[in-house]
Amino acid sequence: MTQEQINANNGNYSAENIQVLEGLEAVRKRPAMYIGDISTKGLHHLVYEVVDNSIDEALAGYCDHIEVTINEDNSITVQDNGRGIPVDFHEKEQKSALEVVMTVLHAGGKFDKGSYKVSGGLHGVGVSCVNALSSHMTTQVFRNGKIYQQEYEIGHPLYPVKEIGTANITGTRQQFWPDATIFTETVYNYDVLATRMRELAYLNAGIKITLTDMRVDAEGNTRQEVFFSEEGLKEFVRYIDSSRVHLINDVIYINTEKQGTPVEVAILYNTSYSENVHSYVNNINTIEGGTHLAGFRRALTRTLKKYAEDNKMLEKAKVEISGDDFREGLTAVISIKVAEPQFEGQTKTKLGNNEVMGAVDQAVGEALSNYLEEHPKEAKLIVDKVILAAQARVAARKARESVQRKSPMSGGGMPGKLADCSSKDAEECELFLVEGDSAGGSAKQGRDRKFQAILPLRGKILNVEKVMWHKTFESDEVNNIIQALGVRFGVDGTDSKEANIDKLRYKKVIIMTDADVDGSHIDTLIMTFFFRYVPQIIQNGLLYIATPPLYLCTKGKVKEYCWTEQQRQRFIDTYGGGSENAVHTQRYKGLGEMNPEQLWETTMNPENRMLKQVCLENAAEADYVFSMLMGEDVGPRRDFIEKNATYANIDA
Ligand code: 0RA
Repeated sequence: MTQEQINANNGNYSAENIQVLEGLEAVRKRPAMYIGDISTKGLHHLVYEVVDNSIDEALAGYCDHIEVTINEDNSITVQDNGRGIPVDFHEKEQKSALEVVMTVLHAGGKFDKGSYKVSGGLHGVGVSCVNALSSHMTTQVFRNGKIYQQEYEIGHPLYPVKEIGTANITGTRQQFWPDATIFTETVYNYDVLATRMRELAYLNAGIKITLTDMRVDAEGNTRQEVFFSEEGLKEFVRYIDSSRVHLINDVIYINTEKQGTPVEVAILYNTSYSENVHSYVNNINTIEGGTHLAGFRRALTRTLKKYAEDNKMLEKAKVEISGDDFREGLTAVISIKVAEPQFEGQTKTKLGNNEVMGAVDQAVGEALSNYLEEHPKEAKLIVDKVILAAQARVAARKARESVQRKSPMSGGGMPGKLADCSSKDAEECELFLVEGDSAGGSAKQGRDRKFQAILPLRGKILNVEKVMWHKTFESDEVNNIIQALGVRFGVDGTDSKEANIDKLRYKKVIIMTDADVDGSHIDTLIMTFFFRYVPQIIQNGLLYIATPPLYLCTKGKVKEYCWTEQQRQRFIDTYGGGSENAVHTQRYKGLGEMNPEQLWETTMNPENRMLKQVCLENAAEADYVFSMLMGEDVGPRRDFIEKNATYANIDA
């Protein structure tokens, strides 16, 4: 807001108003501080922010349907059937309550009557931030038999709230157009929104969320899905584990309130070897865990141990059972609601509230011991699996120790195949995991040896999804990766499965494979390894995929690398007058076809290369997808591939 604009309003703006506008200016000046970032992630967070307000209204008991629409022009409409944002006029502020909600930072809780605000996006910034970051926003409130409306541009109201008609429904309808001068990406991804809406539906049983995509696809179709869960987390764990084989048929389910904290937990045991516990606070995925997760683990360990001891089931096992053993093959979701959550940790996704630990511990302990007492057959299956896990863990330690003893890598040495970089400053160092020895050779010659290290991998690495924990440490290729990275397991003297990355030697890990089906498979195998064994590397944004070009187009002296068919077409149009035959196209089938200089120029040089960062937007969905793609059950995998097969290039 400039002085001129204030003057143009004939001094009608009080000091308070100006402060308000400054608040929204701050959002536009540093959008990343409010919504995380200004790329596709931030773009989607705008939707979550608006939906969260409707979820709050639903949790307060006044709304059971939320409709989210991606419009043809990539604007978003969110409509709920709640009470409608209040529109009463505030004499003091000379404006409607609705306008305050839409234009004042953190105004969301102002009208709360007793009920605490439990939802709220990761950044919990409120709808006014969305407004500030939208070139246009239209709000309609259906209330008192009337329709009220106000519109805004980059957060500034275009007119006072006005009545525009009558209504026989109640609710709130928000439509916004993300500001293209703020966001680097303005095209919405249906699947990203669908994943979050599905998650929200599971986390909030009884709320129907309809997602509609009005943009027509190549076949002229629009899309719509309805997400609704009657049984909440009970159904969520079944969904996550739908490709895994259940060890017991029941979902152990807890939905209660302890010491004023609503606690909902669902537990499922499968025959896999990984632990998949997803925790949420106020619908936010706490990927760094915290006190609620600690309470859950404590209760699980104590209760199972006591049951096994009381029933004399551990005597014949002859191994010491550790906490990890109780969680092998466990899939669980914990969702709690906390009035004043304290989020800590690197990504502010670790719950710090101490009072929560006891509440979750007590709720889980009681329910689990009841279940075990009432289901001796299932209890025995679980305890037997725990004992097996303990035995495997001891075997894993022995395998690790023997590898460290007999291999030349001991004493901090590095794998023989690693061409290390000269810098020892991890901040600037990059490790390329390269498919095949021949591409590895080119990469070694083409790289900048100061900060780029090369580790060639022999073809397909082990599919860790299918083997027991300790088998992974018997794989040479995997051990090479672990050693090169400086990642350590079991450093605290226990056999903890948690990787320690304190001594990580590179701050970028770059997977470089051929741009073909086998290359993608290798990418997936390596990502699976990181996701299951060293998820911190993904969570911290350190894992990348290199993208070699698909073509080199040449016309006389003009040369251009192309990454897409469209780029190639553009080259043909520009330099070949639209005639395919007038230009020369070299199609790269693999990294090996590029000489070291070309590989450097196109794929490794930080100046020109394009890296895809592997990110973990939704851990529960990633769990589901990895177990489906890499696990035993073929059926769902085929469905998934058929649905996502548009990426396959037939002529390859
Ligand atoms: C505060 C009070 C009341 C409703 C809301 C907020 C409300 C906010 C949003 C945001 C999106 N949808 C919403 N629905 C409702 C109601 C107060 C009353 O009627 O007494």
